[in-house]
Amino acid sequence: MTKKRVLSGVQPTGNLHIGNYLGAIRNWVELQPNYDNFFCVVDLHAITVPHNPATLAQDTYTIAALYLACGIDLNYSTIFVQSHVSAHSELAWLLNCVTPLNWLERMIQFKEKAIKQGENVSVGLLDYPILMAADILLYDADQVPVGEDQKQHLELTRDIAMRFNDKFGGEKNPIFKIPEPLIRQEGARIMSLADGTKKMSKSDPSPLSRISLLDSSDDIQKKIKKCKTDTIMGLNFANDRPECNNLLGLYGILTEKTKEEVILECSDMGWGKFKPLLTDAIINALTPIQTKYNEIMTDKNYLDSVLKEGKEKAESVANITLKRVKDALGYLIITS
Ligand code: ATP
Ligand code: LTN
Repeated sequence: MTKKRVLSGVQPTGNLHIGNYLGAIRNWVELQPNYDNFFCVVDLHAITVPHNPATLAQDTYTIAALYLACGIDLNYSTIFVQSHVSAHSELAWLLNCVTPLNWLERMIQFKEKAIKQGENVSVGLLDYPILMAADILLYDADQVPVGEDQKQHLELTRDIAMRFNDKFGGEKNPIFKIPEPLIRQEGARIMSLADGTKKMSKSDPSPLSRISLLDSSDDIQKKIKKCKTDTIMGLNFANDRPECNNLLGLYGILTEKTKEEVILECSDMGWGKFKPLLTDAIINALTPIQTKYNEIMTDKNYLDSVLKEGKEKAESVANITLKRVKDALGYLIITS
């Protein structure tokens, strides 16, 4: 039986943080033996907000190396860079022309990010979810493992695919496979260390708001020491204690303990006793990833060869879908 297909991606907009790891990449690693996987560094998405050309290429290497360091295994998975496969941009254009504008104007991420850009919001930021739909639909992905914040984009992708199938395919001859989001409840929304009501994000201006996968032990200790807490006695999971929920939740995931076990262990503690435990749990989880990352980054030739092979494999799948779409839209295609 052929394996079902998984596709997902992360933007090279800075170092990955534990939210990206727990919400997305850790799940990719767990799923990979059972699927045919494509993991993409989505560098075209990275320029939808102002970016630094001097660091984009290096950031792209970093994300690819972190995929490998976190446990993505090339026996099961293909790693590639979005801009290396031109079918992504091409399909995005074709989808642009069949998607109503008001579908995009409803996107929460667009509204949130647009506010931060003021007058300078690019058309690309509005178009971001169409490019994401192209990423997914090109590979006939069955499952798309992402964090909670991407749920709306996945729903849009499904709507675009269904509309396209209705208009240009028909029931017996669908052009696109309809993908499913795969959002694991645990770790799907890790919150900022500076504000337990905001999601941890790469683009938050304060590095103190997040733990990056490449932070030193000293940095981790400092960040946890300084992170926001509350003044209520004892520790527990409670709706009105966002920081406490987040930090206990993180501890539980990293030490593989259930909520009940965490409560049993920590409910009588104060922050002074809990914070060093959490610090150790984070350091223990990140040290093996960092060791592997440093090893991989010393061999750029190896990384280049991984990405070159990834590009070829990705292209061979993506170009078949693109041809199917162009045929359905009625384009003149001449065979050489
Ligand atoms: P940016 O701030 O640049 O938008 P980001 O931190 O939101 O970046 P992305 O590259 O947009 O990260 O997301 C990569 C993956 O990580 C996605 O699957 C996303 O859902 C997931 N993710 C991002 N932030 C979190 C978080 N705080 N908790 C859990 N998952 C997250
Ligand atoms: N928008 C996603 C990144 C992304 C993605 C994708 C995720 C771009 N293309 C395709 C899954 C599948 C985000 O995490 N911000």
